[in-house]
Amino acid sequence: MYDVEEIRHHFPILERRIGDRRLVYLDNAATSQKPRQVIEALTDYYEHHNANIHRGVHHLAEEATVAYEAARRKIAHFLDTPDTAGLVFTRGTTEAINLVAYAWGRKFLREGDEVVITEAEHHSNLVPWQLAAQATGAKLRFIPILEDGTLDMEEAERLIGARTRLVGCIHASNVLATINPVERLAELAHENDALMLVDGAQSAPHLPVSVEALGCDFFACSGHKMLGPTGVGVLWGKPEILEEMDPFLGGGEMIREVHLDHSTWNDLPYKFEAGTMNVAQAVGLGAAVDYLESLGMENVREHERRLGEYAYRRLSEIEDLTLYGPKRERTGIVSFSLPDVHPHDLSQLLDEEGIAIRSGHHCTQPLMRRLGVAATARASFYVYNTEEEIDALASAIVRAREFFGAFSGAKP
Ligand code: 7TS
Repeated sequence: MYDVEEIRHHFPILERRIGDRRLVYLDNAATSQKPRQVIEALTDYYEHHNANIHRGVHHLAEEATVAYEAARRKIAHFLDTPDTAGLVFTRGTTEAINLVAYAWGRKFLREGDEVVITEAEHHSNLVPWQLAAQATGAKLRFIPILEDGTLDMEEAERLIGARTRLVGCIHASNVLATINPVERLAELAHENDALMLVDGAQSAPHLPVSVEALGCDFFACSGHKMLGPTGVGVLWGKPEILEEMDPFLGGGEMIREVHLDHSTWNDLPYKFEAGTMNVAQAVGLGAAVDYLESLGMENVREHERRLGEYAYRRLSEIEDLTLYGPKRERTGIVSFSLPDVHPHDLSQLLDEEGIAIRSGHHCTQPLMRRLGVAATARASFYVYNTEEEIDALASAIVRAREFFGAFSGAKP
């Protein structure tokens, strides 16, 4: 049984008040809150086990290494892969994609090659490819989105072809709440001997994910969006592909032998883990994954599907409000705007009621241009959110609409 009230008790921050209001935290797509289980895993690590990993023979070094490697196994299990060799810890999704764009892109892309991504990418799956294209002479191609926010798959079939070397796509959109058919894109990529990279920043926290079932070659996600600490995320890659890539960062731990004039590389995944890693954070992410698995990702998805549909319905009842993205098959995100009200002003007003949402371009400026707006407001839900919180959001938007209507002299 999914008991949201019991879940809420695990999150100390949800007891906070903002002024005289109870916190209503609806900015989970930016970062999630952390359960006591994760906070305690961090404290326990620092109080009892802290040491540098993979290099000491003393007791603590051994314990820290075991905890770090146990976290890697938990995350591999969570992403449904036996390949811990392919599971590289990074700072998050952004670093994971940059790793691929540098270590694979700089080595294998050539003039005339193409990287196919979508119009709806977060900047972190666009800018690294722009840089790789500039460095190699490769070109970027973009799968357009249709009016309802889903991908134009007919155009995708035309764009992905003999010149394509890599297809990159968000699994779920941080603005439109769409879930993209990345399995189909992976098939198209592989039919053309190209690789498939999935940006899972907005899927791994919210849906059951199997990198094997997706059929992708790379999968990236961020710990802080899935109940874990900041500063840690993962890149999963097929080991045989990671093996062929150049290192990303050079330094300690990623080497096997160092000579004055050359070096050789450590085994996977250590070849991509240069320097002292965010060990405590990785352990904390392991605890976050344990927590999510104890809830069951199917249950998490079902809870958020319900909240997403409820929010879409409640907000679509508000006069003049524009909602973005498809009507069905959504994640727990709603992006919206009111005519003549800047989303920042709207979120400021909501903040006065203790309701935390995000406004802005959400690091998707090309998508904003495609939607014909400079910014949107966005509410995003997670395991601890409730229908009452969505009611509070809807009432606050209605009051904001009246406030701004009166302010501009227009009929509210
Ligand atoms: N990809 C997607 C789809 C995202 O939503 C984000 C962060 C990232 C990549 C980057 O993740 P990071 O952990 O490396 O920063 N998205 C958001 C957001 O929507 N609001 O704040 C951050």
